[in-house]
Amino acid sequence: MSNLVRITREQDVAVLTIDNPPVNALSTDVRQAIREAIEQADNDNSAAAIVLIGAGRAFVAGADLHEFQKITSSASQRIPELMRLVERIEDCRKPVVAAIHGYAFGGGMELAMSAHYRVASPSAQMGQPEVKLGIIPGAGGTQRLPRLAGVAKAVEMCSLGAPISAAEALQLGIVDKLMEGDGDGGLLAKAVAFAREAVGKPVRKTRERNEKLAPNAAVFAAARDSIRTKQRAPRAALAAIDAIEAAATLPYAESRQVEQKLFNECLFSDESKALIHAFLAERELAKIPGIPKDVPAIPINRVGVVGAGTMGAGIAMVFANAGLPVVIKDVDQAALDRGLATIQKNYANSVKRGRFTQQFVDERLRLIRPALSYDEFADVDIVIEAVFEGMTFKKEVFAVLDGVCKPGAILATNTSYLDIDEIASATKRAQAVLGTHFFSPANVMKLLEVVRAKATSKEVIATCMQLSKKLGKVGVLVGNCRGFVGNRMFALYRREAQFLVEEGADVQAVDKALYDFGMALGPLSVADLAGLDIGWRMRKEFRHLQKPGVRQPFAEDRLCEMGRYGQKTNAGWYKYDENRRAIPDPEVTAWMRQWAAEAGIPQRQISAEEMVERCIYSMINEGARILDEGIALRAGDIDMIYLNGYGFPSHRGGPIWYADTVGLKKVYDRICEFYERHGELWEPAPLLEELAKDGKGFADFSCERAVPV
Ligand code: 3H9
Repeated sequence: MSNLVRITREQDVAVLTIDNPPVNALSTDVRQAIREAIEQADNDNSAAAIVLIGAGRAFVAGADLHEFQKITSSASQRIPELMRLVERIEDCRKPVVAAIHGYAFGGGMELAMSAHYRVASPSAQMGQPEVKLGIIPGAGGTQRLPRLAGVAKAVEMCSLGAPISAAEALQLGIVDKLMEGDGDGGLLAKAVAFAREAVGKPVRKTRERNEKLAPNAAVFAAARDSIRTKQRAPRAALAAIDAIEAAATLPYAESRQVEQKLFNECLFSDESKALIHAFLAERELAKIPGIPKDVPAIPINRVGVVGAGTMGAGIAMVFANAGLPVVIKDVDQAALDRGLATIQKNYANSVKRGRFTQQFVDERLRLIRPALSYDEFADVDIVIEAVFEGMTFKKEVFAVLDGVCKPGAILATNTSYLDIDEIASATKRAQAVLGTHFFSPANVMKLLEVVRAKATSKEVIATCMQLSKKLGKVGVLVGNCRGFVGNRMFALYRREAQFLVEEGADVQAVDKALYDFGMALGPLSVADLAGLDIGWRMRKEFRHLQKPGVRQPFAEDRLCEMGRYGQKTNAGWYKYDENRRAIPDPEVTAWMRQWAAEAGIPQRQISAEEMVERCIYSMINEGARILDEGIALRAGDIDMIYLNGYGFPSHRGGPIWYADTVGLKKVYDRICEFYERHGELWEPAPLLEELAKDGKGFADFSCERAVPV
């Protein structure tokens, strides 16, 4: 018998403990071990009942996603068979009780639903989150959940993927009883007693319980309509609804086949591969070569924020939301008042939308203390500087911070493109200086680029990576270069969008092409939202670095010269009405044609396909350089930045994953064509060229090759 499932005895009750750390994922070996243990316990006449429980912090978090990833990227395509296992459990002649603590997700939920009874600790969570991975439950989840919770609830849970609490599961009839304690700490003994009480009663197979199964055409139709309008890649959600409809309308023997077929189709879809990649890539972020998990983190109990502008205010909220006291400083009372008003307005909106309670907000507001003097930073453990972008000013701020902050305090800058080494040179503690690049609005966006400079210590990096998790952010460690990873690639994406317009494309057509590709917003709408003046100011600052003779976009600079900064001035690429709704502006089209004629740029029809290729491939090419330079540690890290900070469609896995999906050879060939047509801005990145010529993908790029900066 394998160690993955232990069989022990509590007198007449056999206890099967699944023990596959960290979350008891159902790998092939675990499934095999459960199967053997169930056979043994069911055939053991001295055992009157069986309790199924998880070791460690969870019951079972689902099928093993590493295994799914291997299956879908290999030729064998052997899909794990979990359906027969759950049916075997259900067919046990003696009562089987699933004792749930932590999580019962996906295959874990399906396993639990195949038991004859379920008991759970009050803190347990349950759900069928498969849809978030582009798949549907594949081991009877769409068949058993409607039988336990009713069709409407099953449709909601399987098509949206949100978990439910143990209390809700009890109320829905999924769980039979709540019991204090988790794992071995109390739940087991109570579950054993519960199992003993069930001995002698007829076993109730979930798949035979039809009382809640009434088909409801209106529920299915409404759910499909809602999914189609809300989801950009609705395949899995619609498949989950189809499978539940099959459960409600066909005999079990047939409807289980429907689920299997739909599950297989979804598992091998590009969407699912991309979403599973995204899930696993996010978990890789914490693994940093050279910085083992046991590097001690610096305790962070007090925080300082310099600058009460939009970013500073948002950052202060992020820390307060995590329960950390924050001192926020600005130069004068008026600036501080404006910052605090922003914070109050944001919190009021969150209460209105039901995201926070008024009590939560009041508590958070009490954690934010305004200050006019740097002296207030004397005892903080970390300071985030969020002042106006300008090297001279930032260096002045850091020199002052270095003087007032206690030894060991971390000094972080929220700059989005300035050189962190140079900022650190203004202090005598370069080892404690790094970038923490939040994205706007900071209290909403998940991404945090943690930028390591040359001297940043391992402890400081480890601290900020751990802190990002505490703040509810996806922290990605990147190297120091202009724009770091996200903005460095995005600058090219936006550059190409401008070039396209300058070559004759319509503003709306460019936005539509990228929106249809899946981006949350088209590139020109994004520019209007962020403010065209930001890029304009940056281009002016770095103009001296531009190579003479190399084409530069001019359209946005001209719009800025006319005072059109985007939404903030009610005009940019579009005009905006009082509700900030974008209205196409024929004047912009006319100016573009005039400016292009003056610049001698030939006008032509440009297909949506080319628009997408130009914008996305320019980022991919730069991503290859970033990887080669070690600015990002892994291809997946770049994807994480794009999925969490730039509205890149998750069902495409991020720009680097997408490149592999298209095929690097194809991407490379197209980039070579653009190089020939548009010149040196399109010079293929050496890493891209090398991988494409070797018939490889970015997935073959090993992070050992990357030199951490
Ligand atoms: C499914 O079940 C399909 C079925 O219908 C069956 C069909 C046949 N596999 O997130 P964390 C690892 S699909 C493998 O940082 P947290 C994770 O990689 C699946 N590994 O912790 C990490 O490892 P490491 C449906 C998994 O406390 C460690 O656990 N299930 C899996 O923030 C800790 O993870 C889901 O979609 C897995 N399934 O959150 C649930 N899950 O330390 C997916 C986790 O080496 N999981 N790991 O980096 C989750 O939502 C969260 O991980 C969970 C814990 C809430 C469980």
